[in-house]
Amino acid sequence: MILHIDMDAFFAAVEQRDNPELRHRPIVVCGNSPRSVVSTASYEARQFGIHSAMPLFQARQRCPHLVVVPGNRKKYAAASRKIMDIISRFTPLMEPVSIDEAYADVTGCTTLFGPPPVIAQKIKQTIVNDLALTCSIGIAPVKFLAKIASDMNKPDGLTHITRDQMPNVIQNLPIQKIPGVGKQAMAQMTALNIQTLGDIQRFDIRVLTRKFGKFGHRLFQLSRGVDNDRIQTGTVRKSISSETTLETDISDADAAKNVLLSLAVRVGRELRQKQLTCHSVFIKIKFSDFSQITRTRKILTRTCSTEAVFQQAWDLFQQVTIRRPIRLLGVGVSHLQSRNVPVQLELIVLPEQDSVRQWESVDRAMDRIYEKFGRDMVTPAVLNPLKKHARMKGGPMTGKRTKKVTISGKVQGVFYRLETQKAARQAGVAGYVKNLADGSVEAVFQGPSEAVDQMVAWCHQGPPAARVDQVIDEVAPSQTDFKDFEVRY
Ligand code: DCP
Ligand code: MG
Repeated sequence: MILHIDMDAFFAAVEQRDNPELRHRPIVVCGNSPRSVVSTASYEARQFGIHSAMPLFQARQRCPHLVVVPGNRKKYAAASRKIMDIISRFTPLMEPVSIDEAYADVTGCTTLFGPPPVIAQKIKQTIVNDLALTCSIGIAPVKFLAKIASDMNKPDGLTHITRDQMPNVIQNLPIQKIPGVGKQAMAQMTALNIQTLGDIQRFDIRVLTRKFGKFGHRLFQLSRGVDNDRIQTGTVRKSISSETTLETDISDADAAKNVLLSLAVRVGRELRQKQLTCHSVFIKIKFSDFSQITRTRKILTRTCSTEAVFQQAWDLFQQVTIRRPIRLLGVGVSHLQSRNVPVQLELIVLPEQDSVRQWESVDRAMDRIYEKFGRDMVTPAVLNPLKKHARMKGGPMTGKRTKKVTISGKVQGVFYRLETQKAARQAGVAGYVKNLADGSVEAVFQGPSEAVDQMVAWCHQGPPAARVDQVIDEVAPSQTDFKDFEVRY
């Protein structure tokens, strides 16, 4: 049995707890500028129709005597840690999913603490006793229903969906309650006359995957009460990253390159120390006006090499248009896996994979020197001359290459796809672009290396009307030869 624990009006509840004057009053936690949006509203404020993400001026219109409280992230994070700690006293199989939310698998601890509803009650009671905060808990045989259950009787709720009740709940569950069903998917659902999760059962799996891709497969399973998502315990780290606020803001790419390199050195070393490999690299850039962006890339081969991490980070950096001075830089890796997990041997080894492997042995040698003589002996500068050498040996990648890019943000308009097609054709790149059910866009670019990279860079920018939040690109071993660049539906 799975529990989903979600705190009630979390930030607002913490503020009301700490300041008795705020209790029983409509409050929002929010910055206090004309452009601010509500991060959360107390239940008293929700009666006026105020909710998270609503612009403050609108919230004020709805409730003129609204109290606006500035947030205190540190305080919420501290409360969050205590909550997670309480849950983990009942089961080691717990997965924090956000600052105020966690899953816990209690199947194995019923002899110790009682049946799941009793455990849930104990968790609620402990949180009230220790932190004076309430939460709502959902109990169900699978994760997605536990989450839906926790939302059913908010605040201070406890909702149990038993195995026997599952078919009935699924039959009546509005399809828009399923995470991943956004506006786009909803339109398709309406066209197919799908209103509840139960309605999905009428469809063949092939029809669903044709319409919704991978997500169609998941919908098929969910409609039958199957959720293969397991609890991901905190023992497996999701990412490793290192970031630094610069002493003075910089605008110069070379300076940024040096910083990225020293960050990559730290991240790479940590990966190797923890015996991990990564499958994605990301960078974070915060500008002088505090706006920030992240860019992520999936890489072809799992690696723990500093050089590989740096190369990807630098590549990602170069695709960003720097309009303002940089205040902070970060480099990170994710999709981590223990190095001892056997990797399937690739049939074809691309030159870049080969050089990644060479670099890992250089890194290990450097780690040994580092352990023996300390930091000063091994500086990032050492990497540069070696790198040139490796380039000459491996030779540059030439010829045709294929990259798959996933773009999220406000990107699903027809205009977006047509502009992508126009740009791709101009660059002499074949492939396709299409909308995915989860609200993102997938594009595959095939053509000469440089032209493909140019298109990836173009995606980061997007056409003028688009808002690009995240771009993930990965090298796709090409199975298909594309003739033209098409818009797919
Ligand atoms: N949060 C935020 N911005 C948002 C949504 C949420 O800063 N757009 C923050 C404030 C919330 C916390 O995350 O207190 C938890 O988010 P929830 O969606 O769980 O919302 P609440 O806990 O506030 O309310 P509920 O009782 O509906 O769970
Ligand atoms: Mg909550």
